[in-house]
Amino acid sequence: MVRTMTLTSKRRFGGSLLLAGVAAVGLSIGSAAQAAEWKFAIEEIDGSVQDRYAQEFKRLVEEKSGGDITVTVYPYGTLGTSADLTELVTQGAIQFANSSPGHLGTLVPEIQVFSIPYLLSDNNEANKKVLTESPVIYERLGSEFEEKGLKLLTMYPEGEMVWTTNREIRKPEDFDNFKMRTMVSPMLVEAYESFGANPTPMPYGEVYGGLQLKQIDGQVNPIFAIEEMKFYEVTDYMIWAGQQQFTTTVVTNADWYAADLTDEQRKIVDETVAELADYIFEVQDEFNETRLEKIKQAKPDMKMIRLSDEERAVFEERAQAVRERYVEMVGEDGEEVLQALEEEIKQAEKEAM
Ligand code: 6CS
Repeated sequence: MVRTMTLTSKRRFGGSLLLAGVAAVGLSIGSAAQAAEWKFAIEEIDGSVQDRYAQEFKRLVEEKSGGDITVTVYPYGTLGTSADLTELVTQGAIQFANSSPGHLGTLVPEIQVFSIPYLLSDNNEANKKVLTESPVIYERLGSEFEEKGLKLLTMYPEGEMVWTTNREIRKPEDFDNFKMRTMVSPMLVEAYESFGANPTPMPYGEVYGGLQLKQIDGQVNPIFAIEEMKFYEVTDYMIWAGQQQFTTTVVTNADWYAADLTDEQRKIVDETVAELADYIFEVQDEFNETRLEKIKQAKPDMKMIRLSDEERAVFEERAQAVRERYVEMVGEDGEEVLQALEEEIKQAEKEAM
């Protein structure tokens, strides 16, 4: 039997009071419990990678619960910015949200390790393995999430982040006086400062207008997002610098997950999350490939540049300073997280070869 989410978690009642209450309302609890309704807010629009994940999550949860649970997916723009969505989860107003590290840095500083350029592998299979199984993520970083009232359910990659710009960028000097839009985590500001740009954090929904009005000169995102958000319409270059894989987390409210869910509901959530790891990896791969073709067709004169190994090495060298800033910001703990994660990535690369 499933149960609806309520603010009356078991811990907020004394045992005898709870028993008396249950006895008083009798069977009505049982029947109300049939209709659990969960809300899942995503940071992207309909048809995006996060949307495909949330829609499949909905399908599986509804199927596994025999219709006892319904899941409503809220696309970007319906409930607020990424930071707003995370806050709604901590308040228990919604049950699930995507909270990408690029937006989560102020709340959970340690997760900004994923905003350090050139940290994750060029081999996305290795990244997938780390993001799905890493003890550093699910134990160490997971406990940082718990402290903020969040349960980190999963992480997944959404594709290599590509610069779309109004000028050719091949070396740090090309970033002189260049306003690069970043997500809002402080480490991303550090990263683009180290590359020689003027980082300009802003919410996702303002990027198209910012490019159009020339408040910013470029932005960085995976290809599927560049296509669906139409960023290519208001920029001239797409530049692959190999500097970052977009990663996201799916979070739920920690108290709700631990205390309000029945064992059966928790099992449904855990099983669904485990089943979706392969699925979403394939979706993002396919989306990034097919949407690049769409961009080429829609704008044949979009200039596409892949930095050479030598050009890329210059940015990679600059990124060393970002690692140091991460440790300064997060402290000793940060150094351990960074080292342990690098170890895991190396190991996963060996296994993925
Ligand atoms: O750039 C951003 O802000 C956003 N990019 C993607 C691909 N997903 C969500 C995020 O908020």
